Amino acid sequence: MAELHISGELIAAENDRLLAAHKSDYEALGAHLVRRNIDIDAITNKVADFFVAVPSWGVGTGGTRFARFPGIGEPRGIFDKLDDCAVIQQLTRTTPYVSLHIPWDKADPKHLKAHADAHGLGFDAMNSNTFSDAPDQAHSYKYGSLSHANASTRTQAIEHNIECIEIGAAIGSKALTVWVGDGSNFPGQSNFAKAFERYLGSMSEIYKALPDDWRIFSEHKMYEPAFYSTVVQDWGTNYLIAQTLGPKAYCLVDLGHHAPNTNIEMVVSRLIQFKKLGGFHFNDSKYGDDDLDAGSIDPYRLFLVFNELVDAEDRGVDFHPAHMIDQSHNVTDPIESLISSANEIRRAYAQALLVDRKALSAYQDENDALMASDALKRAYRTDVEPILAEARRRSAGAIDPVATYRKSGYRERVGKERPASVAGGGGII
Ligand SMILES: [Mn+2]
Repeated sequence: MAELHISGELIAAENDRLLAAHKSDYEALGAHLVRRNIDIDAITNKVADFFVAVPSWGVGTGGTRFARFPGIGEPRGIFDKLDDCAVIQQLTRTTPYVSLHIPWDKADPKHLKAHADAHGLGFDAMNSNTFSDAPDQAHSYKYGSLSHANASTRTQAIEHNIECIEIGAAIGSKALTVWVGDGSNFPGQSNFAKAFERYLGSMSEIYKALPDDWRIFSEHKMYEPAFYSTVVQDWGTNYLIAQTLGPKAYCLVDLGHHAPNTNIEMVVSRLIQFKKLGGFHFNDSKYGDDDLDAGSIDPYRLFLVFNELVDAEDRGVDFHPAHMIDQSHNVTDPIESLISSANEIRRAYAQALLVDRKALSAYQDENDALMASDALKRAYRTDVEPILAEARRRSAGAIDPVATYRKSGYRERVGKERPASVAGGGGII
């Protein structure tokens, strides 16, 4: 085991300092939940078993379309990124998996695996990139990739995705996420049907290369970089893709990829019902694909998404969505944002676990709209912070992870080792 970057003694000392107040809060919440016939420890155990993957690209400072302002001690490459991801996991015990992006994170799979193993990390879904051109590639993706009119460009994009599967297979990943920027900026620029047919043809070639125990996730996005139409526009199109490709194909829901005010929790419910929910890219947004921190703008929406997941879990639906974060951090320390987002995602899950589903179901059957809504609100209003802190503490994480992180001086330390860079991948998909 390589030396971890935050000392275990520091976490223990910080936890000791906060322990008495934390215990008291946890007991008070436990007593409150007993009156609602809820066993707090059962909830804490479930929360402690809930994990979300962090994106390798999330630990660098993202940019806007206008500029990128590099932060202190930004990761210089994938091994630095894994170090930063390990810090997030060590403090939160919520993020044991990293989602890689190829070609940005390309390295010898043996080294990737060894570095991750040494830090107690594993790998979640691989992400391909056919929305920008790599320096040495033969065909440009300016006018599309998997749906490109030119067969050689499509073949190049297919081969890139297959390479992502091969790297993933060597490091223990079990899924490939495909997002394409393909689309058009002008009416008439592209033939909708022909482009979608070409996309499906390319995706079925990638599908054929999937190992038996792998899944492929297609990610829809309404606009950007194409502003008139995108080939994988919405969840309906996404469902058609998953349905056409076969049983290993699922839909990925990125919370920021819908029209404003779309009822995302209902999209989630539909995909669960028809067994095609593959997973999430968690983030939050005010206007579009803002890639803001999960739960920072509309925590109630995040809760409502989790309400659907817990409802399905309760009904015994057999589904295993991949939980991943996809954010771009422009004004915060990315490690702090990812710590906070992982906590917000667990918070939404914990709140959803507190819904009195028997009562809710009865209110629904009685058409008691007010009480049904209140059943959700009651769970949402519950301050579950002591449950989240206890789940972290029991797994050797930090009661207050951001404060402990700041006290560790990690950022200042890596700032001395890693020179500032203006290049590097910005926010994505
Ligand atoms: Mn995404």
